[in-house]
Amino acid sequence: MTVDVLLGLQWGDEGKGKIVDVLSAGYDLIARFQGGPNAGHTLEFDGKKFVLNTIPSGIFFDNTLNLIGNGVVIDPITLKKELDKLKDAGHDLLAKKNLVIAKKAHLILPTHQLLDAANEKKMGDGKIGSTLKGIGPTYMDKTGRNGLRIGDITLPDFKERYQKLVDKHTSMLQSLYGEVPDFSEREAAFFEAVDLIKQFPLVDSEHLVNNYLKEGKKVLAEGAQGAMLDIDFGSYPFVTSSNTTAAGACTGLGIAPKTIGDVIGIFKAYCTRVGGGPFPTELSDHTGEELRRIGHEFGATTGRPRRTGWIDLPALKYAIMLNGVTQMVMTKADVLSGFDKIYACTHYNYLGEKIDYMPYDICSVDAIPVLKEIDGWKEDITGITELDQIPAKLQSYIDYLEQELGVPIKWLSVGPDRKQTLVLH
Ligand code: 2SA
Ligand code: GDP
Ligand code: MG
Repeated sequence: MTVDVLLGLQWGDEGKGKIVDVLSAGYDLIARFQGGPNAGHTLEFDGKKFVLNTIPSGIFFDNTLNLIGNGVVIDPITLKKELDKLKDAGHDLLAKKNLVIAKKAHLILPTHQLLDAANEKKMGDGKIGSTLKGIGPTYMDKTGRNGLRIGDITLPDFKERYQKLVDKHTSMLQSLYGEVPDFSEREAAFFEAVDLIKQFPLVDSEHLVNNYLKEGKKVLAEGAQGAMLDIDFGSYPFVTSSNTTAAGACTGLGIAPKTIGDVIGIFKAYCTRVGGGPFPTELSDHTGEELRRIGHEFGATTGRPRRTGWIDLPALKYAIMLNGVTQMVMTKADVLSGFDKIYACTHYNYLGEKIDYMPYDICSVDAIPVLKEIDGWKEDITGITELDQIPAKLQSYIDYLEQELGVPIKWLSVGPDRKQTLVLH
């Protein structure tokens, strides 16, 4: 068997949580492979809405196991909050036994978050616009070989190991920023949350995933953020600190490249970005505000307003190439209903030349979008269930995108609910 990968093709928030939930019933294992509590994956069904940060989006299906993979960074406090909220809503994952956590996943400490905030403050206007969840400093400690891992929480000397890393962080904070804010309350919450995490199966996830494959079981790897936020290929330095692309599923779960099956790329019918950095098709006008208002474009984790703009084909083509996308999902087409005209960026004007790729120095030189005008559709599509109800002009937009991008759009999402999903092919 192979591992299918579902990931975002833009700057995140494409609707990954919703679509993983839609597909989960067909999989035995859903595995998050990177990122951490910076992610906010929203799911809606039966009139209920859930936002998951660290927990994979397959937890609402009894026969699907969920794995937080080794490539993920875990903030115990956030994870406990997620677990508590789910329990209050009648989904006790400890009792359901449908969540396991990789021993090799790294731990976010309260001091990682202080470092994240201090770094951002120091950068002033040039800040990344991080979610302040401690993601960058935690991955820095991972690659700097200082990090603590989930498996460490069961060691007798965990507290000493914790203190050693905290001492390093506090001396960094002290010398760089002249002060160390009080974090005693968060520290107490951290250890309380660690006690809860110890009750979950802590696994060698690379063996678990590979054994699932040997047994012929179906695995879906769930990405977080989006391809344009990839640490290597995104709009660096305005990126997150992990590989959000398909390659990240191999290192983030311990699977070989040859085990990757379908790569399901998900994109919005328009485009959003939250945080700093280049966004060639950004609309800083009334239309942009309308997209934000109608699409409820606010961060699922931080509540920050998301920047909005038209679909960016050069960026999408780049993401499709990097990931080897075999199938696509288009979400939020319903948000465009009623726009007289919509636009797609086909090229950029870059230093007087027309180019159709993301230039290296996109952070310092403007790539001005060349836009193609497309007729919009008037119909409300949030209630459609059959393919023949798709408005002709939306169908033309889908056909145009498939032709431009060279990959089939297999699913069309027309609203946030699980049921508002059509299979096109
Ligand atoms: P970080 O926190 O170090 O990973 O931030 C670095 C950049 O990555 C962006 N980033 C995101 N972009 C979109 N969605 C994300 N998740 C949340 C959501 C965001 C929120 O679902 O809405 O609530 O604000 C996410 N996580 C990280 C981030 O904005 C920086 O540009
Ligand atoms: P993720 O990080 O990729 O899982 O996406 P987020 O949950 O951060 O943001 C996507 C938002 O759009 C959530 O509020 C979803 O409930 C919502 N959503 C997903 N698909 C659709 C859709 O097709 N139409 C509309 N209107 N909303 C959608
Ligand atoms: Mg999100």
